[in-house]
Amino acid sequence: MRFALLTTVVAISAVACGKKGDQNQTQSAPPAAPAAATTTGPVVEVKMTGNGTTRGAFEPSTITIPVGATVRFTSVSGFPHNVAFWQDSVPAGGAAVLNANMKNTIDNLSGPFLQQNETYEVSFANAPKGTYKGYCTPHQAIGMKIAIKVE
Ligand SMILES: [Cu+2]
Repeated sequence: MRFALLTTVVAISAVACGKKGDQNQTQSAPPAAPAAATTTGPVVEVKMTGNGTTRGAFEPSTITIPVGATVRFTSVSGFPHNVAFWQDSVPAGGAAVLNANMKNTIDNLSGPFLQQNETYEVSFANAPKGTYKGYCTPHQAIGMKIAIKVE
C-alpha cells in the first residue's frame, strides 16, 4: 500500500510537469490512480478570465456543488491566475480537507499560478458543507473572487 501510494504521487508529479505545451488537453489525471481524490465526483468547470490589469473574474463566480465534486479551473485570459481560499472563510474542518486535496500549493490553501489554457482541479471529496470563499492572488485587488457552496 505504501509503495502504491508513492507510485501515485510520482505519476501525478510527472503529469503536472508535462502539462506545459499540452494546451488542448483537458483531462488531468491518469486513469490508473485509485488513491487520487480528484476523480470521484462530478466535474464543475470554472473559467478564469481578465485583461491582465483592470479586470479579472472567475466565471461563474458563484457555484453550488455536491460534496465530492471536483471544480476544474481553466485559465483563459488575463493570466496568470490561481485559486486560493481564505482560511477563515471556509466551513469548520474545510481548510484541512482542502489542504489535503489541493496539489502543488504555493502557500496555505493557495493553488499554483496558471498560464494560458492550464487547468487546476480542486476536489471537494469529504468536504464539509457550507460556503468556501476564494480568490485569485494576482487579481484579488481588482475583485477576482469566487464563492463555492457545497451542499
Ligand atoms: Cu486572476
